[in-house]
Amino acid sequence: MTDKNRLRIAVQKSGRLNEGSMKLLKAIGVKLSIRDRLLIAHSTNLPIDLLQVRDDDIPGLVMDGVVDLGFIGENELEEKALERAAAGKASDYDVLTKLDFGDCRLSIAVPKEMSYAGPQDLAGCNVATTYPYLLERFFKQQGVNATALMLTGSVEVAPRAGLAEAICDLVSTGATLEANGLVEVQEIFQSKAVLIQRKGDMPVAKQALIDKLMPRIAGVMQAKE
Ligand code: PRT
Ligand code: ZN
Repeated sequence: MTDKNRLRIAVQKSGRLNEGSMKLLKAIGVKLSIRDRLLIAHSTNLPIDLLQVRDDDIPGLVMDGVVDLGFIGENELEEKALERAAAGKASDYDVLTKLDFGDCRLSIAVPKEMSYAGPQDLAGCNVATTYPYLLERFFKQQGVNATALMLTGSVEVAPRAGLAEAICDLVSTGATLEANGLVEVQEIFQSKAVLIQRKGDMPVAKQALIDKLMPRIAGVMQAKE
């Protein structure tokens, strides 16, 4: 059961943003009774419901006003906003705060034997990526005529498999690129996890709860500095 008077927060169910989001909620005093297989968890001490979903679904849930808040990577948020814009859909939201986890960059990488002096060297190439809208925006800004080839997984093996000349993927340590004989040549987007809020009217009690939680988040992040 869900109750519209309870604050609905979307978090990634499992993956790189799950731990940081759950730790932060715990640190600001949100107690949760999590039952693993369920999509929804209820807080036992505050009027909060947690929706545990794939990160890809979080921007849309916030932008369509289905949840009040969401923890999401800026890369996914911007990609979904561009995708929705292309489909003529609005994508309103407010960023409440940047968070201190989920740091990465979206970069173009090429096989180490390929020479790369600049974006123009990608002209006529297929570049495999899970972020076609961000990559196409980069191509457009640079005036490069290249193709963003959408792959939902195993992007880093696309050049070896003969599917693409280059890739555009998230990088944090660089170990994955290195292990696949690829070199990072061009950063196109920097990303962190952020907490976002839906636009539109918010019941007074819910907004008061958000206003109570935000300083706690700031305090927890400051204490770690
Ligand atoms: O199942 P679900 O759809 O929810 O999860 P997912 O598989 O789509 O996402 P997940 O958990 O991998 O990543 C969630 C978010 O974490 C991303 O959208 C980013 O905002 C953030 N993040 C931070 C990263 C990375 N760092 C990262 N390194 N997401 C993915 N990676 C991957 C990258 O794609 C590559 O495969 O890690 C590999 C590279 O890492 P290094 O350390 O070898 O460079
Ligand atoms: Zn995902």
